[in-house]
Amino acid sequence: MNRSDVHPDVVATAEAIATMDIRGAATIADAAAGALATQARESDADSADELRSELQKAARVLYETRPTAVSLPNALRFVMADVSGDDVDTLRESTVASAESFQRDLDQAQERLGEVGANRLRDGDTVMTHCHSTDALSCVRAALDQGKHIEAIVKETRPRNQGHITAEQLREWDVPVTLIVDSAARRYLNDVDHVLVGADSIAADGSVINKIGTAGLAVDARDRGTPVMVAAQTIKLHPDTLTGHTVEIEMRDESEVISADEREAIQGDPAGFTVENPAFDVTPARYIDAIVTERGQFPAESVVVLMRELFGSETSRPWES
Ligand code: RI2
Repeated sequence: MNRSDVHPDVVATAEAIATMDIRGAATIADAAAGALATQARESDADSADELRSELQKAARVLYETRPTAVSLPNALRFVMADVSGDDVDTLRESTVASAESFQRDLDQAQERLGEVGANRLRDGDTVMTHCHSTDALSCVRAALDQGKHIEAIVKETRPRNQGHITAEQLREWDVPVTLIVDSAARRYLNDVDHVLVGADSIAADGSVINKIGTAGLAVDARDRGTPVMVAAQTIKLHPDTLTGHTVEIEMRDESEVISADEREAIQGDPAGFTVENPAFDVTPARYIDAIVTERGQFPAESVVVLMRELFGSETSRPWES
């Protein structure tokens, strides 16, 4: 594909998503919508057809960054679905308006979801978190706004330690935080009232695709009798799974797990082993007590009904010509 028609800011956004400078499913969706607006606003296309082709190329560059979080293709779908215009200026304005309206809806959905999730949290509860999810944190924020005292046990979340971002945010809100290594989670599950995580994608069978380590945590939580709550806006519902597709799990670079120097320092044959770095795993619906969305709380197994209502059976692919 010729990337020269794609605005440099769109390319920069795509690169920031790929390197995870922009990360977190909702944040990625917001950035992708903003990038489409930039493409429309800054384009010097002479005709609506030319601008349409540029938008499609921009959508493709964004789409090809990370494969697992469905909020990215869903953002491209939602923004492009409301775009129309026979002349270039009308098309430009309609794209910018659609992207801005999508971004507003995203913010409102997260706030509403937070209020729903906060109703599950009681005054004095302790939550255990995994990774960094703005949807999960919005539930804590809303509970604090309701005057509840909440404490948190925060898993560091190897290999990229996004748990540190969660700890920082919670401390800004004066929430008492205990940071633990991932492998200590089971030891602390008896001390917490909820496991609270986000989602990158939710499949039609109610399984939740989230940061690697979520599935093991959920199984341990079930063993300990600790409820698992998933906070996820409906933009995390993966419509392709309605027709039998599976969700691709992103494999990331080994350098996130081991540096070249560390590999070299291993005695024996440092080139003689492989490193695998899957970014996500799949938690089956039976380990999840509730999925909290801006449309209310759902048992994981029933999320398919919501998915059909919101997406129908046909989904667009605006990044394809
Ligand atoms: P929000 C993150 O993925 C985590 O897996 C997190 O649970 C999920 O996105 C949802 O984040 P990554 O981008 O949309 O760190 O709730 O790989 O912010």
